[in-house]
Amino acid sequence: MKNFNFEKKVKEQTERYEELIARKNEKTSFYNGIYDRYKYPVLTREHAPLIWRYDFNPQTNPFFMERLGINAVMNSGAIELDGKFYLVARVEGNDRKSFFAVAESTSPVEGFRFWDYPVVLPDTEKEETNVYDMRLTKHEDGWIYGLFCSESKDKSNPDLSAATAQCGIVRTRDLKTWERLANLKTKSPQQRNVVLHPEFVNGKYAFYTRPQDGFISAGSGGGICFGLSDGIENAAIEQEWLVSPRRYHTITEIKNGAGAPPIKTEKGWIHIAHGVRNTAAGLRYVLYVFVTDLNDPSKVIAEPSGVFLVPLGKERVGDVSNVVFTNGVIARENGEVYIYYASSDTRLHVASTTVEKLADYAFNTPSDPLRSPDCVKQRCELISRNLEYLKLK
Ligand code: M1P
Repeated sequence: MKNFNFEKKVKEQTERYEELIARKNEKTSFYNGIYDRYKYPVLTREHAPLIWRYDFNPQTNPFFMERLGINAVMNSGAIELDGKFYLVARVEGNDRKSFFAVAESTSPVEGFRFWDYPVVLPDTEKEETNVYDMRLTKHEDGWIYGLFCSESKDKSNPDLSAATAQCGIVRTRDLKTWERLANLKTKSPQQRNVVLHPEFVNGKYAFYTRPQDGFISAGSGGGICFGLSDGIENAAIEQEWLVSPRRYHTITEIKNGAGAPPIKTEKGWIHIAHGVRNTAAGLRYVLYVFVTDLNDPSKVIAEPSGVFLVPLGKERVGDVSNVVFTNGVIARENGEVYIYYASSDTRLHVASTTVEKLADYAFNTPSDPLRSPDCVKQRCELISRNLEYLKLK
């Protein structure tokens, strides 16, 4: 070990880490009038603390080697508490298992630092192999709920890759102590991307679900659904109603899924969801928006056409390329909105907008006419109106 200076390497890596956490973020030149994008991701695998990855003892780790590496930090739940911003990130170890960890900042767009320890969930589901994609809901009952995918091996299927996805439920008051409740029961064999609505509906707990026949394939699952449960401690949904359907030759043809809990506005609940289509290069995940009725959150009242946010540039490449996915949004009392989205199952970004802009986008963007001739007609109408307006100016 003649040429290896352990102390120097530790210092170097520690300084690099601190520089990363302190790095200022900035808006890019990207423009669509709807939201701003930022130069740097807010969380990456490099944000995982060094004490999670390295053994700092030169006796047991003479080359200061990573002992438990982190592969990716991505799909994160988000919440603002007492003026601070918290992300409950999906962290994936080099061993492919995901876990949750809380990162905190005083800014919504930079400076996120993980707490020393990851979230230790009560280990109540003995068959559970993997957990991911927590949606955080500040519910009117006073608890903060975390709904996530609980994945187990499907032992009834001899295929080694066969797995089952269910909706796990935890609750907390401080993001430190977590109480595990029973997994959500529905009629569907599998569930992923389940979101708890922040308010009671008809005195019941309300959920956005995504029934699916297989672990990957939605199969007969028609899209994002809505269901009610009498209680939360042994939550069970008897009936699911279709809210945002999959549609032929649209961005939701293969599947879709709810994102963060919806944002309450004067005119309705704004949802930022993901839609999936197939391509010759594999599945493409994009974000889209729809609005549900204030009093009946199972009823869609607006749905702008097509994509809201797509992977761009470096975002297009990663462990699962051509993917953007969101399960965390912070809508502040002052009207600012921060959308945390992961790119290609690898790192987490933020986009910022306001409730006012989102509502304008949601209600004033035409909906998808579903056929090319009608899309051309829709575009020609916009062009004619513009030419007329610009002539008059
Ligand atoms: O790999 C893309 C995403 O795939 C799944 O989403 P869905 O259930 O809609 O296919 C999830 O595993 C998600 O974590 C992942 O980002």
